[in-house]
Amino acid sequence: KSHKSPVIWFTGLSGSGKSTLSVELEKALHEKEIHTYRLDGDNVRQGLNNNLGFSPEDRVENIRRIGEVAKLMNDAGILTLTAFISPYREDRQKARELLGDGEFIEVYTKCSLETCEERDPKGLYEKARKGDIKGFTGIDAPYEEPDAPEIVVGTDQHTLKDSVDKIISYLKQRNHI
Ligand code: GGZ
Repeated sequence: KSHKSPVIWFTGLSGSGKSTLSVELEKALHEKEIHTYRLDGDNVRQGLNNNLGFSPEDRVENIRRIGEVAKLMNDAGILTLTAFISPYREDRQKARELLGDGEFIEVYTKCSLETCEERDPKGLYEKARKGDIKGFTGIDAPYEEPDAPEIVVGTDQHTLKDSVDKIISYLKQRNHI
């Protein structure tokens, strides 16, 4: 291996497949006996960040802390996966700079808002449309698409397996795994 274990940073709308894909990718990495850790809403927003909501300021702070934790994991030599909307380009850029060259792999789970809304696994889009949730990403809060992500996976156009394979190929090509 020529690189340290990187941070694989998923970004995309709610329902775009970040969590699903990161879980599947982690399984594939475990089969290769690669030690990983996954950061997501369940283990971060419930704990470390349980004082944060979804205002713009709180999202900035959410992503800042996640970047710092990912950095610690990265220092510990663990391949780290993060699955957060991370809607602001500037905040993802800061995480990228914190991690350093080649250590930050941005994966954009690209999916139309329409499809995300159709999926609506938690019924949150419906609530947002009704106005029961204010400031929902894609409805009345912004999502800033990445300009130059390392990987784009069109989750409404490819199977889960193809998306996992695409990321695994990238990691192999760059000698991360
Ligand atoms: C967006 C929200 C909101 C609002 C609650 N906007 O589909 P989910 O449920 O599981 O994913 C969403 C998750 C987003 O948390 P993140 O920490 O990834 O967001 S950010 O990176 O912007 O800080 C959704 C749920 O939390 N959720 N309210 N208003 N998503």
